[in-house]
Amino acid sequence: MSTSVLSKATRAIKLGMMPADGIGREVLPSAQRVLQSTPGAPKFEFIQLAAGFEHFQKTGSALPQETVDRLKNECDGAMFGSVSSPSHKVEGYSSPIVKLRKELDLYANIRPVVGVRGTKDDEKFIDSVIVRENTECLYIKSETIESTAEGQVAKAIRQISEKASTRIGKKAFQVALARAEMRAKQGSSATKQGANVTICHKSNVLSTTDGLFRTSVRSVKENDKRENGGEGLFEQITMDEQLVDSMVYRLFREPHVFDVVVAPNLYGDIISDGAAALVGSLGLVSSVNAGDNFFMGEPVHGSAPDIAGQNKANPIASIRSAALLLEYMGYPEPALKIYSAVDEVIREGKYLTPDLGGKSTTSQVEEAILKKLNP
Ligand code: GGG
Repeated sequence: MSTSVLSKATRAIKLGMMPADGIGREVLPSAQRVLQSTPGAPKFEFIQLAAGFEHFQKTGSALPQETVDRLKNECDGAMFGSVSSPSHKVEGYSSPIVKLRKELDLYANIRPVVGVRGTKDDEKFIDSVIVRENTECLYIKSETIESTAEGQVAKAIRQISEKASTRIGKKAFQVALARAEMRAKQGSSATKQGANVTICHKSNVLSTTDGLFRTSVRSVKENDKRENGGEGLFEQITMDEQLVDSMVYRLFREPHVFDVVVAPNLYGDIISDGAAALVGSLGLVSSVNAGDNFFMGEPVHGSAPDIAGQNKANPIASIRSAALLLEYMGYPEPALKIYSAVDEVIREGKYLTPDLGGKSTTSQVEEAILKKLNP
């Protein structure tokens, strides 16, 4: 899946690194060392940038303007670790990751959920990608609260626009097409031969908002066909739909049937964390935040304050996110090397962190992956 944005640069590629909070500070450095040591990877310059709730507590800012400016003006791409936003309102605080995705117009959060062949995953092998809309839905965070005779009433505005839904739909079809091409190139005997996009929504209840999401995504394929004189790029990709509640049921029962799932922001957030359980751990699941010209790798997991600072966190989600970033920046070969090295370490089962039932430390898992990359 090589969405090439950089001409093969002769200068070092500048990556903005934001470990942010909790285990992000342990797993992002692991990803950095893997990027630096992968044969065939470009040369990198890493720029450490501040962000996060802990930074807010120290300085009053969760996302300094300097971080945003340097990302926009100096960096070719970025990596984000994890953030610990509190569950209660904190005056002056707003989630830096939500803001960052908006500031950089990273409108798609692409989250592969993939098993490892040669493990118990083989039984119902999962190889899906959840494409989550990243800029709107309830995450526009327009909330109000008022006192009424019957007590307080809180309201949130949920925004679904034709523009955002259409472009996320297009991204989902592009991802499905790229995956189909990759499978064909590899002569893959994987269970899914065809390419399919499943639209996840709840338009039987939310017929205006989810209805607009549904029709906007559907129109991508129809418009593509019309614009290309009846032979659209996405012709070979089938399309179906799933209500979000039955999507969850089917994900539990038959996760292997899904190829690409496209969802509004909140549903995408929830189903991708849930799907992580199907491949063993949230500590394995990667993502890339994608715009048209800028990409930011980010593990799907949060900051896990209960294990932070103990060298126990699984670095694989971050390492796979670094590989995903490479892939989207137009370097599929070194990305594939990282995926293979990670899969081998998981398959062997000798170095696994506690979330996977092992006793290894973050550093030992990183070390094992580095050894696979450079035997
Ligand atoms: N790397 C993903 C991550 O940090 N997840 C936690 C999360 O979504 N936090 C939202 C927030 O704290 O604003």
